[in-house]
Amino acid sequence: MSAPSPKSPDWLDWCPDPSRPTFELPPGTVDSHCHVFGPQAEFPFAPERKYTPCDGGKEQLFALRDHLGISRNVIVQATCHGADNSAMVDALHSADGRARGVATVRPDVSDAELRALDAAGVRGVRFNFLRRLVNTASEEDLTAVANKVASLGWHVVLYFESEDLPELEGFFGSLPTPLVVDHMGRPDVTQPVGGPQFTRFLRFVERNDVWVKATCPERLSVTGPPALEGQRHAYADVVPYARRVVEEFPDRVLWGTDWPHPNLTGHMPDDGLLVDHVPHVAVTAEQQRKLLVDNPMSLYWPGEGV
Ligand code: 0GY
Repeated sequence: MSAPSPKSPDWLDWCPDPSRPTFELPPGTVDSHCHVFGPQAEFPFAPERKYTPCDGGKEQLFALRDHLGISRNVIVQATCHGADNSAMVDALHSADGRARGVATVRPDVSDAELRALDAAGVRGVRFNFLRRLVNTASEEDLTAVANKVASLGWHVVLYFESEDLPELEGFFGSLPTPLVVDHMGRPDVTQPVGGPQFTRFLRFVERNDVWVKATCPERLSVTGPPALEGQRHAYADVVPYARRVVEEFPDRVLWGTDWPHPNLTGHMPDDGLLVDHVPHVAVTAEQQRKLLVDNPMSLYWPGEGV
């Protein structure tokens, strides 16, 4: 076997000892955006990857789930694994029905491969438009994938930068599946929440009945984590954005940790603080229940009780 690849320079590892949140997540909470990385010795990273992370396997993911009081996970294929979904699928098989997956597939994926992914618990595919992460496939190829997965009742998860939405939204609107957008379409939080960029995003969501992940305050924030140790209110500059999405689309929002937090620079979040961020964003018990439980259950476990 070849030697393991070293991590990308300046790689930040996930937090080994997250605090216990003070906010108690409602029973049945779903972490709708998280990943597994390897472990590399068992599930090698893809040759075409653009970063090499630390390991972050299913055992550690499920330990974090239990520590934070989360019930279920939606494991999104990370780009470092390319279109080899085996680490993610292995985690689904180990989760006792408490995890669903979002895969990356190539346009020539066979119906048999898709059926096997579906049986494992995959319910969507991710289309990624961030050039620092992938060489994005052509619209023609992505449409071919969307047409194949539409018949399984799957959705398409879209990851893009807010400044690229004007160019992409016509294509997104042509896709035949439900759409789920990662990290609120990555707004520039130094712009006003009522400004043209985020307003355009919100109208896109409204027109296309899109699901939105109110995720990644740690990635979007410019003000960053609490300045003082012991303070639990972090990422204040992202709050108006997430709160606006939750208020306008209470039945279409999802929450997640993004563990093990690929490609962060500057700091690695304490995952306990990410949970304590939730009540700043979803301020009523009803908003919290929809964001954390009802919405992800209807998308990923329809018809199943908590
Ligand atoms: C995220 C964000 C990022 C990375 C990936 O699959 C990935 O590599 O999603 C990122 O670097 O912004 O959602 O985890």
